[in-house]
Amino acid sequence: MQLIQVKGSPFAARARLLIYRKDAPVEMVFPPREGLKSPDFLAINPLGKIPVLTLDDGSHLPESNVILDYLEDKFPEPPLRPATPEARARMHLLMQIGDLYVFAAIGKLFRQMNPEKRDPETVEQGFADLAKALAHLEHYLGDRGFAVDDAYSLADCSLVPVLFFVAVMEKSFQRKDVFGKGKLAAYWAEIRHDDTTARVIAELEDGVRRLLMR
Ligand SMILES: N[C@@H](CCC(=O)N[C@@H](CS)C(=O)NCC(=O)O)C(=O)O
Repeated sequence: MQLIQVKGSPFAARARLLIYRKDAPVEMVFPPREGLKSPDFLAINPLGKIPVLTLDDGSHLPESNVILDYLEDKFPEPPLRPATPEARARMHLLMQIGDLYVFAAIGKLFRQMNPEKRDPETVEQGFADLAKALAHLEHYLGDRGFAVDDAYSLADCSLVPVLFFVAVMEKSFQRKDVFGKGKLAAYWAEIRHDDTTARVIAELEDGVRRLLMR
């Protein structure tokens, strides 16, 4: 099995987190030089995005949260789905909020990263959207060191790269207390020291540094 990915992609980082935690036999490969919109890559993933997981039967699976679910089924140990239906529902809800709301706001801010091309009104709207999205996360997040209850789950794999980019935005736009002062801030301060999480955060930092140097 192969994961087509780059270091700086938050979506690819989700899958890497799971792969490292489970020591799953998945080889890391880079996308083709011709790019994500080249005919050869579009034949692999018509969405033209990474990550893509190439399965042992030669088929290809896109979309990071779908990849997480597949890898969890394929490599169930150690389990990254909580035991009860209620906790699993909370896990999926947090993953959905991260994707639909937090990442949407980050996307808006990411396009304003260059100070010379910055539109102050769009930046303010971006941070207002981000505050709203993070309040949703704050509401549903667990308070025992992990996204859900007291164990690492797919929600942590999915949210850590999202929160890494929240921190990037906070620093880049010289904002303060974007994580607030509640459960979310405590969660982010704690989870980043977990071994595999720290490894993926270091890779993201390296990837983003390279991207910004271009
Ligand atoms: N919803 C997708 C998003 C993937 C995505 O946007 N990946 C970025 C890299 S971080 C990409 O491939 N962008 C290229 C493009 O959109 O043209 C997922 O969860 O995997």
